[in-house]
Amino acid sequence: MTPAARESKPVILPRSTFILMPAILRCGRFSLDLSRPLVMGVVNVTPDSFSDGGKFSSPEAAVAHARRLIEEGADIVDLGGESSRPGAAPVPVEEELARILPVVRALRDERVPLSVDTTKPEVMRRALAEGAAMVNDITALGAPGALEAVAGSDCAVCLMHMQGEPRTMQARPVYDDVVREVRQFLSARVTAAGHAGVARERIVVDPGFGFGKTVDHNLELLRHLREFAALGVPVLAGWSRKSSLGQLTGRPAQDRLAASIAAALIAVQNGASIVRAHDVAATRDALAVWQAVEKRN
Ligand code: 9MG
Repeated sequence: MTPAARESKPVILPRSTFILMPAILRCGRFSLDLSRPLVMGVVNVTPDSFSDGGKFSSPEAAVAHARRLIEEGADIVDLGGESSRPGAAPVPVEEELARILPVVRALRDERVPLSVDTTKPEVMRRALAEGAAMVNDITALGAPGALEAVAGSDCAVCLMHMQGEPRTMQARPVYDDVVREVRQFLSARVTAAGHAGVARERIVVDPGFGFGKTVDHNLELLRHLREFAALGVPVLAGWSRKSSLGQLTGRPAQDRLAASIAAALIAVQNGASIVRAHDVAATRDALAVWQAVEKRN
């Protein structure tokens, strides 16, 4: 069998399959215990995000919102200074730094790690120097210099798949086999990160729901999420308030809580270790019920 044919064979894993995966995620000064699913709370320090319409674009509002999410039980807080919604325009590096750094400085001594959602090596370096503990990159550290920006630190990294770029990604996403192609991409990025010196215990992968994917692509990835866990690093899933949920329910972004929770639970059931969520308290409650059932199994 050729290597290509071997790679394209479906990986079928029963729920009980033992996957050799780190039980902790090293994340700066934190070691996150992955024996229960974690919630990454979203804080958009942007004037134009799809999900909260720029409510937290001032540093003060962003800090207050992050503290509220920590009170609600967020295990990680993800700070974004550049919107990645479909059609979003790029933000210059100085503008992104001006949005993010005051918030990182204000929150760096909180009891949970700060993640910075950025694609820019300069923002990664500056945020890590100010106390961020994780880099969440929707381009999987694909920018020149991004791997080097994180390699010398002890931060965690989230490597996400996206087809295209935010400005155009939803125009016409096409795959022959979405699960195989996304898995191959993430596998290659895990290898590249390893070669750059990022230890496996620092790496998370994410199929990038909604990033250059139709509803059907997103559902197919969700059904097969366990195959991503087979890469041997934790999987992060972000469905919260996304437009696929709007297409499935007919509801606007602010009314997608029930759909977001349903998707988060399915993701965890299918092997996700971390879910990215706007509604942290409700997501934690749903996961507490899931976990209570799991423990008795
Ligand atoms: C920044 N951002 C928006 N959606 C996301 C998702 O699904 N995953 C990750 N890692 N980041 C996201």
